[in-house]
Amino acid sequence: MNFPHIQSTDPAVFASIQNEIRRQQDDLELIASENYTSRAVMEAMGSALTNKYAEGLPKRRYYGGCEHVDVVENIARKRARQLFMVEGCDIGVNVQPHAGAQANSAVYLAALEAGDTILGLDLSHGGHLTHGSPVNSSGKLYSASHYQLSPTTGRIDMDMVRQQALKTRPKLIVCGASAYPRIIDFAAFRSVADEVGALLLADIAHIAGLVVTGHHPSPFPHCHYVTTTTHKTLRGPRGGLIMAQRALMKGVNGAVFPGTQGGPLMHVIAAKAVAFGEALQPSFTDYSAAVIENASAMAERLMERGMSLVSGGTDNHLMLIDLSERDISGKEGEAALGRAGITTNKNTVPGEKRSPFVTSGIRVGTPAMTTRGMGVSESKQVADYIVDVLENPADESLLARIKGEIHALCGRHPVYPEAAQR
Ligand code: DSN
Repeated sequence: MNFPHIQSTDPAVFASIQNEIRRQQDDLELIASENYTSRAVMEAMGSALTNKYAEGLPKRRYYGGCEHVDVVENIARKRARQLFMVEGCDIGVNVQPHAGAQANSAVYLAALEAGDTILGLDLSHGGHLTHGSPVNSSGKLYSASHYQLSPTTGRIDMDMVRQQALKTRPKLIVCGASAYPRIIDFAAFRSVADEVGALLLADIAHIAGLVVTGHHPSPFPHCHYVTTTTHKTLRGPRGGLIMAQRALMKGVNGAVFPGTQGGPLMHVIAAKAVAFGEALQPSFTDYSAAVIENASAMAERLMERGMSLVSGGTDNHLMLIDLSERDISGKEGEAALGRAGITTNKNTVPGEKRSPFVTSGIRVGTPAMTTRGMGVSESKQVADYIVDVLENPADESLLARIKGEIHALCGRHPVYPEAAQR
């Protein structure tokens, strides 16, 4: 990839960018929340739209000169609605949140008063910091309570959710997760929300790409609010997005700006528009199907080789390897896999006994490897590499051999072909 201007003006930053491109090409990316955008998405992100202030919404801005960014934001909004709308449910969208965390805090601001009670999935059971963790503003400004996964199935148990909701009487229930490998039953969550008089927010950051292609049930019409990031299974630029039942959109828009953000990142909104256009193509549906097929093949092979997975498998793009009965921790596993050219992240597992910095789990996902064209046979091969590494983390010659094989595999599946030719 060429960056002639940075190369001549800032060699230090240029070198780091080149090194990162090489890492993304040579190593195998299995972090479930990462993906590779198209060059078109990157071009939009690198465009002169970064120079523009455009606080407000199209046609209702606080700055002049917004006629072209208005067009871009309207394209993004229209395509997002096309992607997520379901029949009989009128939704509005706001494409301005800088990230998923900002999308969630804007919904909280729109829906809640400080001190109100929220109910979300426990962080160590696959939830997210912004679902009421005490170290996040969602846990500081609101009174947060949590439901957990069933200790017997490793899945969300709607009776447990209901019991917790009846006990804490939340004003808002959050469904959605950052490390949950199973289908989320939005209709069942709505029924609990209705029973306790709560609003329902689905944070579909991980599964958005699967939702828009019909590979995971839609949160609409069940949820009042839906937030997502745009860079995971949706394969767009790093960013956030809020959707809501039409009547709630005025509150959402005000909560984004001026409630929690200033000027929108118009270059990122342009990139979201491009990515949404790509996700509307039939080829994106094939991509989503392949993500799930690959995850399922990888999970099966891991279990055949004796690995324990939280909930006993996966329905979506990710799986959670449970190392709690093994000597190796998540931290050690992540490091050993890294030395073998496989990038993952350590993750807590339900009933976690180690600290959040050490953990007993490894989260693995297939969105990025699927984007580079790897299929079921590669997924099984990668599962074998993972088990070999986790069973022999101190065998540096084995790790070096696997790293060579991973680099060869990745060489056959270039991410950005012109970058690989360097
Ligand atoms: N950090 C993201 C993830 O890895 O799942 C969630 O925000």
